[in-house]
Parts: sequence; C-alpha cells; structure tokens
Amino acid sequence: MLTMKDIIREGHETLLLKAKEVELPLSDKDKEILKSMMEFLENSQDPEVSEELELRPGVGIAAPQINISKRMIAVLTTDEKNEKLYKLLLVNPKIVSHSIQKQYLPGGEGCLSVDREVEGLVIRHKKTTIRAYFYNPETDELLPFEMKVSGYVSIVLQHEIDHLNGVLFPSLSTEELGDATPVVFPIELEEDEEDEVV
Ligand code: K3U
Ligand code: NI
Repeated sequence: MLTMKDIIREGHETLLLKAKEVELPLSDKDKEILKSMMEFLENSQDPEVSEELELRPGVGIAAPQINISKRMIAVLTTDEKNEKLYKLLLVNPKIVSHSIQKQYLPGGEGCLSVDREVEGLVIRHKKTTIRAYFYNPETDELLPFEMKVSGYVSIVLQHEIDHLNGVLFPSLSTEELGDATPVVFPIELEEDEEDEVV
C-alpha cells in the first residue's frame, strides 16, 4: 500500500525526467503499480483512512511521483459541477488537441510532491482531447481510449501529464492571467437549503 513515504518531493531528480513509454501488453508489475496508484487516491479521499495513514488528499497521481519513471497516471475526481465521476488509470496518455481558450483554477493548484505554498496561478488549455490506453483492473483489460474534457478535469489531466514530462506546476506559475477564464465551482447547498426562496 502506498503512503506519503512513497511520494517523492520537489528536488528529487526523477520529477524532472521525461518518463518512458510503457511497453504493451502491460506487465503484471505495471498492473500492480496502476492499482496501487488508484488505491492511494481512494484512501487519500476517505477521511478516516487518510487520517489513520496520514495521507494528503489527492485527485490525481503520476507514476514518477512514486519514483517510477513510466508514463502512467491515475485520476479520481468529479467534474466541477459534481455531475460525473472520472476514475481513470491511463497508460501512455497524450494531449492530441486542445482549445485556444485558456483557463485556470482560481484557488491555485496543489501537488503531493510540492510541500509549500506557491504564488501565482497556472494557465492551462480549457479543453483537451486525450488519447491513451485505459486499464480496467476489474476486467484486466487495456483498451484504446480517447476523451474530450474541459474545466477542472482537463486541468487535473494536464497537471498529471506534465508530471510525465518532468514539469512541476510551480515552474508554470504566473501572475499574468491574460484572457484566461476561471474554472467555476457552483456553491453547493445543504439539502434543506436547496428549495429555500431567498
Ligand atoms: O487538489 C487536490 C484535491 C484533493 C482532494 C479534493 C480536492 C482537491 C489536492 S492536490 C492534487 O490532487 C494533485 C495531485 C498530484 F500532484 F499528485 F498530482 C493533482 C492536481 C490538483 C489540482 C490541480 C491539478 C492537479
Ligand atoms: Ni502534482
């Protein structure tokens, strides 16, 4: 089981390398690595387990962050409207096209490998089309996969693919937002507030 001890931090040379393409078919070892990455995200988002294991919550993780320089990522998040769950184990992911429009997370990005506050914000593509192989641990299938994403999920995927290219978000941080737009998270109401007339 992965814990924070397995996550390498800013300053470690592996985080600056371009990770290697994963050879297909997937080896049993690579399947286990992918499963352990998703297990980490699930544990990190479970309040009891994360407290017990002292995990920082994460919505994504890339293999180089556990000192494995291979092009594999895991993502576990909903979109900003909380409408769709993205539970993805991706192998050799690639951004094949992107919008000209830009966006940013107004609260800034975080990273399990960066233990400090970072000034500024990261400007990213608003929409991205990602091509990859999708690993389904339940069926043990690896299938070609293409997905067009926008908003928060697009940002998380760009952040994770950056890890595969040796890029950490502080190096992209800027004060210049240009014409980029913020990702908007609708305010979530308590159930009994939903029907209230203001
Ligand atoms: O953003 C984080 C978060 C955690 C729980 C709930 C909601 C948000 C934590 S930071 C994070 O998940 C990074 C993980 C990293 F660095 F290992 F890849 C991913 C990320 C966060 C924010 C923007 C883009 C990517
Ligand atoms: Ni990160």
